[in-house]
Amino acid sequence: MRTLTVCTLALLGLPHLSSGGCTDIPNLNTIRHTGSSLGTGHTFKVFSTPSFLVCMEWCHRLSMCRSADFKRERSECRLNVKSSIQDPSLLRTTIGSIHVDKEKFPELVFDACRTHSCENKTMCVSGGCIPVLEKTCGSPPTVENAEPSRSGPFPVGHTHNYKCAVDYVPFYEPYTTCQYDGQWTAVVFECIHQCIASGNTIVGSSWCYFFGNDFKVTYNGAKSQCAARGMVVPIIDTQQEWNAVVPHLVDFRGYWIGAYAVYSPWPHRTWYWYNGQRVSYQPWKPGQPDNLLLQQMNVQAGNRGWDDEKNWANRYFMCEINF
Ligand SMILES: [Ca+2]
Ligand SMILES: [Ca+2]
Repeated sequence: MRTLTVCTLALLGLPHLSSGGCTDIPNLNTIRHTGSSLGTGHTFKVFSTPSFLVCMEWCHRLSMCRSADFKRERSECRLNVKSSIQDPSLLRTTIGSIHVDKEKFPELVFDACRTHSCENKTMCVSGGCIPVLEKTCGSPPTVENAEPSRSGPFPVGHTHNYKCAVDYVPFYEPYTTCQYDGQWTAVVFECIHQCIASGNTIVGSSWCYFFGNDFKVTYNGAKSQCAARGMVVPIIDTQQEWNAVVPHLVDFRGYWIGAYAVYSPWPHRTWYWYNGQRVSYQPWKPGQPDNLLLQQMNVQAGNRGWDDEKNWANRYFMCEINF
């Protein structure tokens, strides 16, 4: 077993150890010893150590540890609650990182603790007993447009998997793990609105438009309809955007857009988008805006141009999202 240990270390690239004869040991060849790691989401403890051995020793002492990633250049050890044996798809190429699954690393390397017992709430490291901190994590970080997660506390090692709300698609790692220090691993997960071009949806390079052609609503109704889709009533602030939208407007129909008027001073009006930006590009229909009956403070867009309209009128609507 001692030879096995030395060969393991030699395979892992520790220079002062002989690698003679190691290739004859088949089970060690299966260790993925360079250039791989699990994602960050399954890590429950990160700490500094220049020694890969110390890194693996911690993994062996903590029952929730299933694998470790060791970054030699940063002297960083990451302990994971999952292993590439359980789930090979988690393994990814990571330059300068060594990934080792616990069950592939010979436990006999850590002789000092094999004959040493420690009391409750302490654990053996390098032959000595150190206290185990019993921390918990609160609720997992919120991710916009993901389904809400259960509220905490959660035990160290707990992995939360995010799920996107309806009409949203997942990007990046969908999980976070409660770490040893009571913090969740950094969440890089995102839920992106699913813009798939179809009868009522058009998709550009960085935007998506939905055309509500099935029923009419008031201006507030349009805002609710768009919010329900994770979208907003459009801000059409360039000719390029207007040109992309116009061909999709049904003739003789008005669609709410997100502009509104402010009197400044009577009877002149200044137009704003709901985000506070002034409306500069204004492709009005001939004869508009006319502020008919002095009640038209919002804007409907048609394929012949814009027209000011009272906000309680029933019109079609469109929604926008940018990404
Ligand atoms: Ca826009
Ligand atoms: Ca009008």
